[in-house]
Amino acid sequence: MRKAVSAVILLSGFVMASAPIFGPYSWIDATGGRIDVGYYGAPCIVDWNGDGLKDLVLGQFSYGKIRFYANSDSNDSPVFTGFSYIQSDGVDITLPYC
Ligand SMILES: [Ca+2]
Repeated sequence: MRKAVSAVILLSGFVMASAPIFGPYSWIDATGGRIDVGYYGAPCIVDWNGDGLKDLVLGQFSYGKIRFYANSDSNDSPVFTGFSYIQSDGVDITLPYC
């Protein structure tokens, strides 16, 4: 009986675990224009520069480069202006692409 109760509790916890809820998509703008990397963009929201604001790090298929858009406003209402490519030792980092 104890195992059955545990199983029910575990199962109900599994079912009650909140699944992500996604709203409609929206485009991300930077400097008044839509960010467009062509195709196969790989976005990541992270505080890249350590200022407490979540930035946009965006991998692009073209040349395998990685863009960095600094957030200049707030985490609730991020504003992205221009971007720079993430570098190592002064050279743009590139990832293999096909
Ligand atoms: Ca930041």
